[in-house]
Amino acid sequence: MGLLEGKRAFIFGVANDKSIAWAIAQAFHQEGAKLAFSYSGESVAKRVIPLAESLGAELLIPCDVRNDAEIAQAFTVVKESWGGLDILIHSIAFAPKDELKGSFVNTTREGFATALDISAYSLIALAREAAPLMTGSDGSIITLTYYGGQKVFPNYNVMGVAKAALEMSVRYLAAAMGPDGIRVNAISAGPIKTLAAAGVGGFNQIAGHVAEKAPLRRNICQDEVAGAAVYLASPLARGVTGEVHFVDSGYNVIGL
Ligand code: NAD
Ligand code: IMJ
Repeated sequence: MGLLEGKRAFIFGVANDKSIAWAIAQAFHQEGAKLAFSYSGESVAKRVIPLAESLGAELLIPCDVRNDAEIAQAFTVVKESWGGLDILIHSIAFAPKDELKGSFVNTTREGFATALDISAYSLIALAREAAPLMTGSDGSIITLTYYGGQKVFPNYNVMGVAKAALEMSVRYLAAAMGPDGIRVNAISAGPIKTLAAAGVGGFNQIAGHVAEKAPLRRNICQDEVAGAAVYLASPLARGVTGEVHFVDSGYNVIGL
């Protein structure tokens, strides 16, 4: 009997087989969950369709989180197919690439709005649509964040501000949704080489620094994030909400 036997999970943020959301999907499948995936854009669709099929996913739904109508439609499909939902995974971030280099002082109004919209507001929009479907006693919403939302890292720039907003949204959503039996938590992952980390200036240096200085003296991998997601989605974490749970080899506890 898996930890998530019969639970219905809607997963946002699989782009390819390196995505953190993909590792979460595989772990959920192993624990007995039923899966629905969303994808954004045709190039992503080509990569996500075979992955979703390989896990026997029941639903594959297009959804750009900038678009309220697409979000509403995605949850309508889930409602019509499953009649309800137990788990929502939000594993989405985006800022225009020019914002992720150079001085933070040069952050543009447009770049700020885009980063905050896609990377932080989208959690609120998805949670609002998920809520009426989470009528059981233990709904679980999980998002992915990074330590750059709490401390300054080179080039992370406006994404750091977006992650700070995302982490505070987790706390406000936890307070707002707790009375309805819905838990909301974030996993703060250490640096992992995914599409979202590819071509990011200084990524290798930061990953090298973690491997040298973190208590575990190594970087983490997608599977380790997925393990924490299984725990947070399962009844083992039924008393846990509003948390930012680090899966980062302990890097965040080190001062000097
Ligand atoms: P990824 O590129 O595989 O995932 C990012 C996802 O965001 C993609 O699936 C992409 O399609 C989706 N996305 C972007 N804009 C979207 C939009 N408008 N509508 C819908 N989806 C959209 O990379 P990842 O590393 O797996 O990132 C997933 C999450 O993990 C992000 O929130 C990221 O900030 C976070 N995170 C990543 C790391 C890391 O080092 N890779 C560390 C900590 C946290
Ligand atoms: C991203 C930028 C700068 C430094 C970074 C990162 N470090 C890490 C990341 C040190 C670990 C990856 N990360 C945690 C993210 O949240 C990435 C978000 C992201 C990445 C891109 C790249 C391509 C693009 N826009 C993006 N928007 C958000 O055009």
